[in-house]
Amino acid sequence: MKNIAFDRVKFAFDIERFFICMSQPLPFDLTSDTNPTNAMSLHDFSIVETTLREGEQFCKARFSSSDKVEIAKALDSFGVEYIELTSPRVSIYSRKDCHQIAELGLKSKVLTHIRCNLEDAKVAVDTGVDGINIVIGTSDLLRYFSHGKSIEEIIEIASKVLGFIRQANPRIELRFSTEDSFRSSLSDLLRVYLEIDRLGLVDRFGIADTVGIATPSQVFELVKILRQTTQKDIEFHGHNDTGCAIANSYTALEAGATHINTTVLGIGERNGITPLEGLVARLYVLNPEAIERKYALGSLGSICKLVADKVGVEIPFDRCIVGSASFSHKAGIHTKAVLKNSRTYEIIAPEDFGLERTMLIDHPLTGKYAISHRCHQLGLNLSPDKLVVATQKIKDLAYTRQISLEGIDRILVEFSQS
Ligand code: HCA
Ligand code: CU
Repeated sequence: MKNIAFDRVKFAFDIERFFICMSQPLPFDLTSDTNPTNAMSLHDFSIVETTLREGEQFCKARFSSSDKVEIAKALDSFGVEYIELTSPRVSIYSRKDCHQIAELGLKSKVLTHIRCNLEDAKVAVDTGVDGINIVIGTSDLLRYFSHGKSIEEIIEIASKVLGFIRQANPRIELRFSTEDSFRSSLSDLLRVYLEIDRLGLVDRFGIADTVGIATPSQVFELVKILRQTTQKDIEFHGHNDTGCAIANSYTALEAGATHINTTVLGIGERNGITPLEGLVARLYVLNPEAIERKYALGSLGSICKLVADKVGVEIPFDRCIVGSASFSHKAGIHTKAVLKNSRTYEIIAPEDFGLERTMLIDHPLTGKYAISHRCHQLGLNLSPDKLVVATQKIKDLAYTRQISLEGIDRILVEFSQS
């Protein structure tokens, strides 16, 4: 089993050998170290939101039809470009859901996701969706233990399935993806992508880090190769088993990917994929205005709450933007600076997401600036000396026991009256 792209020399050798075998000139210069970054990708990308497909594979998820409609509408108003739905081949219910959501007239394009076989394709083209995402495993493990097909057979069946769909609906958007791309051999992958590309049937290729094994540099390398090999759009789907999903999605864009898969709160198989809120955070810091123009940022929190409620989990405290701790400032050194200029310790402005920052003062790390700020909020005027003493009293108390904000307020009122 080969793992792609780690040894750069071997990687270069593999790919050169691959193109020689295919009797094709290399479409790019292997010796050049120029950054292929498609700067456009970081501004002009699309989110393929798959809470209603990958997210349905989360251990705690069980969405009713009305849940799905509610989530689809929320994602549509947020502004995601695509909404991916569970295969209509899974059950009569998922089939009905595809029809129903495709008919809602959403601004987001509606996709369904199928295995690479004619039976799935026949049902999918009938659902009225705008596009079909097709996937087939290319790693040795998945070829032996999942569908049992050789690379030749994969190319053959993919050609049939894609040809069938294209003929049935020439305008449908078609994406072809290799499952477990990062445990597939590079030459197998390129062979599959190139052969499919030649057919001229797909709009987009997908790369899937199905088991969350890839590192950002591996993702960069593979996307870069595909970017230089094909003119087609490139979609990246990254699992989060080792916590690299957001970084991997970001580097995919840096390397020229055009579409990124997300789910709300990252829900999916095992511990899920790139979270919507995490990708938004990552891209917002590059260019807040561009992201604000693209998405209704004020509803990100409510979408996360909606999905968390539907699957019966709390929003984890450390989630980018929407976690309860995301905008809380505690140590005196932080609160002092944030009160003067929030940008000192915040790269994301909570108000852009309809959220508020919190200045925590009920703890022994607090400082007189934060306490003075609380006095202002309460309309109290403490002299500088009193402020120092009051702050010390609060620190001492908080060190020995849990104190409440109300308790602190009482102390401050007492000091102001003494
Ligand atoms: C899965 C399939 C998939 C598909 C991704 C894609 C993956 O294993 O459930 O279509 O690009 O992670 O490979 O979600
Ligand atoms: Cu997946």
